[in-house]
Amino acid sequence: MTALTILLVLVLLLVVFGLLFRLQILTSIFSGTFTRDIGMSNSVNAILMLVFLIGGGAWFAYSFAENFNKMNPPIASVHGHQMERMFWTTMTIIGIAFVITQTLLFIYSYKYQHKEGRRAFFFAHNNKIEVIWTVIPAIVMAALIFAGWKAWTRITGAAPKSAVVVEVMGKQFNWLVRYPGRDMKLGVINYRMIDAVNEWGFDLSDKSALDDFTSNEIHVPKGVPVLIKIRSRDVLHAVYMPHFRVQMYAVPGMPTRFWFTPTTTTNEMRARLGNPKFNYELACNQVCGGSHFAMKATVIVDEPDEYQNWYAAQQSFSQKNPEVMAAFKQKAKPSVSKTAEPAEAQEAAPAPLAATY
Ligand SMILES: [Cu+2]
Repeated sequence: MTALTILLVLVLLLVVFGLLFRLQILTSIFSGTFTRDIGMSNSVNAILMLVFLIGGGAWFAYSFAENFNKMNPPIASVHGHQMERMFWTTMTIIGIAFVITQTLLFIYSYKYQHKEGRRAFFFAHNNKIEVIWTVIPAIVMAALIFAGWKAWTRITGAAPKSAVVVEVMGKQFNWLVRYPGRDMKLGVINYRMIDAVNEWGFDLSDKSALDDFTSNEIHVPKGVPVLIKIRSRDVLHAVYMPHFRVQMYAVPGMPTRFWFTPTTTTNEMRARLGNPKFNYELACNQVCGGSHFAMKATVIVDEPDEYQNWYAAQQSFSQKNPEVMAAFKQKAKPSVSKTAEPAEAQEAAPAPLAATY
């Protein structure tokens, strides 16, 4: 209580001093002895505004030119070209508006710095100007958004029936990849069945899961539509394939997808870039934890016949892991339905994931 009283007294004293100071200024104004000391700081600030405009502008232009190729890798998909056109149309229009408004902002700050005897023009309202700067941006933005919405619905619409299907599942911190086998159907997966061997949680009691195979790399054929089905096993990740201009969230419990048609094989791109070590990549671009930076997978675009050969050479998960298959067969027998195994499998289920789809 004493402390509070002392604090209150101090605050009141400060207020009294403030009022006394203000009173002194008012008296000097009325007695005609008041002079306002603007000093150097006003013109220094005005000049700094110009320095910031020119220096900042030059730095921006330099860093943009220097990093352009890093931000803008060559396009290797059909829809990539449409997206590129849309992106640059939007950037050009908003870039022009940005440069004009920011240049005027800083130049006017310099031009209209304080000058003795100059009074600001009182300008409260003008309907004509209000209408112009509301209607024109509204029309331009509506046109851009409409064009974007049309392109986006085309790009993210249903994949063609002929599309090759690949499913990826993001987890801390890598991508799991699986393909449907010869039946062209991805089998049921169940998060309760996930363990160190069965990372996908394949439910091998489902017939369509028997020929599904997993892969360390993503192979896709050139010139053929590819449908990427996307899942997450733990937190939010995102499938980002910059060369194909593909990005889509991987959301736990909510499968997403994206389809695209690759136009350039890995070998063609290596020749074009003069880099024999080049590989397309699928990177995670949502900060998803400690090793997020290392979360990526290699994507290989093959000629269609090479892809067919690779596809035919793959061994299904159930063939590669006979012990998992045997466990499922055993479970299927009613007499041994209460063995230790299913309980163990349940304990090992760490991740929230839609049970089936
Ligand atoms: Cu991630």
